[in-house]
Amino acid sequence: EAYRVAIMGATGAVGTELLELLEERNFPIKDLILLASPRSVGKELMFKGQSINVKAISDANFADIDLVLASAGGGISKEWAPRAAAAGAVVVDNSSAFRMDPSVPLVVPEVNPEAALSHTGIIANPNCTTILMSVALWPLHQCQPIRRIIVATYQSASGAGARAMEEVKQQAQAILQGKEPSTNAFPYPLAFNLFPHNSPLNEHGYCQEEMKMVNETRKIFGVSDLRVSATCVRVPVLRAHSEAINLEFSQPFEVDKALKLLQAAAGVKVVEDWQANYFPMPIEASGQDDVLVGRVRRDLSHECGLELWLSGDQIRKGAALNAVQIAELLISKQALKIKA
Ligand code: 2RA
Repeated sequence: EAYRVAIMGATGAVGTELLELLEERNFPIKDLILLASPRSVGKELMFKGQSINVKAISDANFADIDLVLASAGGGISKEWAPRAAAAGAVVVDNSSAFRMDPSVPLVVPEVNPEAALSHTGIIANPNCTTILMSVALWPLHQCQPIRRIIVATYQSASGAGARAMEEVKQQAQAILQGKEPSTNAFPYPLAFNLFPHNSPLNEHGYCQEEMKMVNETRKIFGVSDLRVSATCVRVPVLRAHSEAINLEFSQPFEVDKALKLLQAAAGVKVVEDWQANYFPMPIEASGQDDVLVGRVRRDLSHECGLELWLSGDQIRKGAALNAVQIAELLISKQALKIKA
């Protein structure tokens, strides 16, 4: 059983990671189609030692494609995901275009794998910050329902794309040379600086990125009134997000119990050495599949509170790996058909 797979947005940071993961995980592929914007057409990318030409999305024949992994932005997904699905392909979409559509499953395989099986052609990949938090919190929530989540994020430049990762490096060099740092991918200098996530603000003063964590977590956990408040911050880190999370339960949650659950949880690696003051760091989370979790401790301000810290690769588990795992899940459940 091998599939005809298309990557939409093949030359971006997430597209590049998708290509690597499909090879690394030996995903069953009989034909790989690489699709991108007109400016990337003609580029050649390597897959399993073969060079593959990047084509324009408009040139794709989705009737001959079984699976589309889309990471080319919301506008492209809005236009092409429904057309690909109508042609019979299954689309795993990394953009935010369909995440809150009630007919589209929003899936983290470690949390709500069953949701993927009710797809009608499109499955949405959650926002990176939501994926990383959901993987860490789900085992605790299953043990005792979380009453409230307060989260502060420390988000890497990669969330704004490959160009943003380059820009923060150039800004650092410029500053060290006493020059003015350029600001194109971000409105402000990120090197030696940080700023609240610059996505549009709503009438309550929360930005889109923060509301994604609220609304997507509710949908994935299946708790429509889950109390979540987020503060999302962009920090001068390359490709891994970190999150400081405060949890409130109805009853006290013992730290030892939480640690045991986290150590047994899929997609989680507990990293904490209190003697050495050593805990999850973005430079160590980068390139790893697992979400690193540590500094699990009682909340001294609330008898039913728990605090924890995590770092996770934004491009990998935060986007590309989660999408590939959804596709692998569909195959394992015989829910990804090969067209005749
Ligand atoms: C960000 N999560 O980090 C958003 C989009 N990838 O900006």
